[in-house]
Amino acid sequence: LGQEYPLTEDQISAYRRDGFIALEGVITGAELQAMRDAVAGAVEAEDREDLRPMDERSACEQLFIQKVNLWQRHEAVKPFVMARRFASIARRLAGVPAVRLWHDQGLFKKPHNGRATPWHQDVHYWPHQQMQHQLSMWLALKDATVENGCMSFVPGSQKFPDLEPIDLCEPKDLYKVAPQLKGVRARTCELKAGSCTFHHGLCFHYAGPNRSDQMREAFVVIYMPDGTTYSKLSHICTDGGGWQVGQPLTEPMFPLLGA
Ligand SMILES: O=C(O)CCC(=O)C(=O)O
Repeated sequence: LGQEYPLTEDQISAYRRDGFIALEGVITGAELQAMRDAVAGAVEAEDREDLRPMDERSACEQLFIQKVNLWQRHEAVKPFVMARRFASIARRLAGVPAVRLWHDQGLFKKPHNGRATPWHQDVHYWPHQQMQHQLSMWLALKDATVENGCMSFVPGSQKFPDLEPIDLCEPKDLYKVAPQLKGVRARTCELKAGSCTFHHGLCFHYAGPNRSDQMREAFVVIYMPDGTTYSKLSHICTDGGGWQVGQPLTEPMFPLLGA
């Protein structure tokens, strides 16, 4: 995980043009197995403690099992979140001098969960004063397919920063929010386990329902440029932390990732 993943100039340009890119085999073999076991073990252990049946969970909680900042509670997950290899991809794609961890999340969609994750842009949910260079790695711990709910993206949609935010719990029609995207064909990214997509925080994305018999297992690590400052929006990762508006988000919650 200390080794760099090679990125070509073409891949970097494609990311900057489209707002997303799929990368094959960013983690493989025994490392992939260890990462999958660490994350799945952590997500399943935390989910077991939640005894509420599906219909007593909120609309958002019914989309997927979402476990945020596993690195803080599970030593076995931490090396994968801190990994230089992943952070270095994020830094080079974003084209910034240094990146920090914003947060990680296990996003597991249960078998036969008929709910799609609605089209949305991420940065509107985050208490950041800057929104131009955040990006997420969405890594398939098991193969991600159309059948089990892989991701799709609208190329070029990261160029629209001023659209109305879409609440995941109360989805809106993408084309009502962003009529300028009508006619732009979305791209669906099936991924082999150990492959990932990186998407810009403003790139519209969606994930389908899980119609398979197996859990859809994805792990997301979200990066922000060093120097990103707090905007006062309420968010689980900053609430109660005593952050002041304009203050840079830094250690210990948002470590600089040597990359
Ligand atoms: O995995 C999903 O269902 C949605 C993921 C997503 O929206 C994200 O990683 O930003």
